[in-house]
Formats: sequence, C-alpha cells, structure tokens
Amino acid sequence: MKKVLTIILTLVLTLTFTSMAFAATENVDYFIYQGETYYMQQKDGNPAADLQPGEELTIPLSDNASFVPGIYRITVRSCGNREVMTIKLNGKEIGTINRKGTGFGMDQMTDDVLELDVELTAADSISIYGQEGEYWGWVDYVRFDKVADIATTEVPKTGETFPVYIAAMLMLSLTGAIVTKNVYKTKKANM
Ligand SMILES: [Ca+2]
Repeated sequence: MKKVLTIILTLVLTLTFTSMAFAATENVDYFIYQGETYYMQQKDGNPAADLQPGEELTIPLSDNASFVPGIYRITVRSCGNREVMTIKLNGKEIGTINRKGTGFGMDQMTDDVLELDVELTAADSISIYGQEGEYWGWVDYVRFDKVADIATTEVPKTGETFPVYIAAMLMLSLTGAIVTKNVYKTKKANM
C-alpha cells in the first residue's frame, strides 16, 4: 500500500510541476500599433505613417486593452532615407534606433530594434521622433515583444495557474483520505 501511495504522490507532483512549467511558457506576447493610426498616412494610401523630419508619433499603450505590464523589446518597421529615430517614454528620451537608409515603399521596410529593453505598463506612451534635416521615412508599425516579466513579488494570478493549484489540492486531499482510511483499517485490525 505504501508503495502505491508513493507512486500516486509522485504522479500528482509530476503533473503539477509539468502544468506549472507549461503555464509559464504560455506567457509570451507581442503587441503591434500601426504607424498610420498615430500620424498622417502616406499620401498614396500606403498603410504607413509619412513621418516628417523633426516630428513624432506617440502611441498610448492603453489603446490596446490587452496590453500587459512587462519588459519589452521595441521594434520599428519603417522605410526611407531616415537613419536615426529617437525613442521617448512618456515624452522623455530613452534611446535611439539606428538604421541604414533605404528607398521608399512598403517593400523597402526594415525592422530596427531599440537595443535597450524597456519596462512598460498600459499607462505609458512611446513616441518615435524622426531625425531632423533631409531625412524622411514611412513608419509601418511599432512592435512590442514581451521579453520578461517585471520583477516583483507577485501574488499568483487567477487564470491558467489557478486551476492547477485547485487540482493539486484536490489530489493531495484524496491522497490524504486514502492514507487516513488505511491507518484506520490497520488500527481496526490491531484491536
Ligand atoms: Ca501600417
């Protein structure tokens, strides 16, 4: 009987840890904001913002209701002879994205990444400021890839992980009941 219990307990624990690990890897996400939503669209109707030198487009992250707090990698997809974009968090400069100048057209877009990953919540805004001078470009979109959670002491969220705890507790209670019953039987036999 003891052997059986050990096997059951091992199974329960294995299942619990497997589900928890699986739930953790599911927590990967990205969000895309279209440039043309936040700045004058390119005049021939291409789905991109025609960002002018010395001007900026600002994205309030709360525009996407599913935006979750986290550490994000910021990628700007753009074309044109622009070589530098300044990135601002809530109006404050946090870094620049450098790119090689290209021609204009949706087929000339390049994905260029801010080297610094940024801690963001839905309350934040990100601005893309176009290099001054004779530099133009279209901004197709800005992509935010969640690369990590914000390091805090978080209470386990309701959601995927919650049913796992419940299931584990139920299984452990069941195991407990079996043990109790077994002890009771043994006691009875000794009487
Ligand atoms: Ca676009």
